[in-house]
Amino acid sequence: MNTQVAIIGAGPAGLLLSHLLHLKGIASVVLESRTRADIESTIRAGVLEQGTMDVLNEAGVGARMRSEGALHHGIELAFGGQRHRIDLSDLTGRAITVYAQHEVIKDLVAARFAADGQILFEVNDVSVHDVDSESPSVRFTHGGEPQQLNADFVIGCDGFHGISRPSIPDQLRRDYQRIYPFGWFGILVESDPSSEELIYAQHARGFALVSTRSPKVQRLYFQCDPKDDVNNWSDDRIWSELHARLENSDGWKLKEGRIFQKNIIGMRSFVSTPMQHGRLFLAGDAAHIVPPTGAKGMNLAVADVRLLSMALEEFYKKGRPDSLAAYTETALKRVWRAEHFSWWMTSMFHKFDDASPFQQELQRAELEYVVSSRAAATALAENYVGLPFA
Ligand code: RFL
Ligand code: PHB
Repeated sequence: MNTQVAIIGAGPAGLLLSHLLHLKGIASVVLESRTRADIESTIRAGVLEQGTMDVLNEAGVGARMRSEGALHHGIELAFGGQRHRIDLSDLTGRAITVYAQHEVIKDLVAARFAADGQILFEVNDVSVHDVDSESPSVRFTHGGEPQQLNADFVIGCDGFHGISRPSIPDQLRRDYQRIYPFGWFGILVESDPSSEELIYAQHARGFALVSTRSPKVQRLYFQCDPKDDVNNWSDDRIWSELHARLENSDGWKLKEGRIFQKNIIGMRSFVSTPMQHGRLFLAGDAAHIVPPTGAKGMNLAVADVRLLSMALEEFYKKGRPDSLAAYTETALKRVWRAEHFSWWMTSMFHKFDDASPFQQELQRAELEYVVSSRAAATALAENYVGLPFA
């Protein structure tokens, strides 16, 4: 099999890249290890930056996002028994949309198939070859048969646990990492929304987040031990923990409902550089991870493939490899800004078991500053809605 661009992974990065390339007349094949049903139902991100919405709209895959997603002009920060609103639109002129990642995936898969795009699901034993030559390839098995995909470029969009990043020799790579001593317990609940906007809560018992998925399905999280087991948490125990962390002196009440999914996720910050080795390029979680507190992961994946699609277009249409050569440097500027923001939000809202009373007071002072200074609130808001693309 031959194509121009071989893409490993059908997450937001791989699928969007394939579609953006198609719109520029560049052919690609996407190789995915899971089934279509699996990628279309895995619950992950929910917050889309304004720039991400713009990219999806310009790519012609934004119709359902516009009609079913919820545009949010602010977020609430809760601490010390009170809620404080950060007016994103007033501070930045921009907004966010809450629209589930797996819905974005469904829209992208539908768009790829409508345009006769090639996505091979349930591939196994994927390996990358000859990326330091001009004719790299990807080998894999599909339906039990060994296959080879020859391409001009291979793009690793296969997430944090994929094979692309480890295909770059260790001695050429530098990894930066921080693993946090806590995780998030996430639930999906059948109920009306408790709040019109997301609530990020700092509490002596730990962080909690009120998010949403639709008018009838809500997404809630609370900080937990990353090694805990969901089976240790009865519905009653979950509700009493959430009530304890979220309820304020202003009478706001969390709405309960039927919990139909529970999961625990670990939290890390991670950057691997370079994001290119020869004709292999990495995008999205394959190259970097942020803790979810800043809601940046999927948005960074979109920013990476936007850059890559423009650089590949320049290469194919003008014969210029400069933007491809600058990919690592250009992408990492945005990545490190988002790494800092995500780390900062995580540090400001979570309970650190080893925090001294001095550090706890600093955390409180920082929260108070963010909600009382327009300059500080703007710094949070402009990062949250997403800085403009370079
Ligand atoms: P993905 O989504 O992990 O997709 C990688 C795909 O590659 C496949 N794959 C392989 N395919 C072939 N061969 C192999 N060897 C393969 N190995 C893996 C996988 O099956 C998969 O389909 O990476 P991508 O595209 O880079 O996208 C990244 C985002 O998924 C991720 O950053 C976000 O979900 C992070 N995130 C959030 N991001 C936001 O922008 N806003 C949010 O509100 C937000 N909330 C979250 C989040 C992530 C969370 N979890 C579960 C970690 C909330 C949570 C709880
Ligand atoms: C979500 O709705 O899943 C979500 C929202 C905000 C975050 C992280 C996750 O910061």
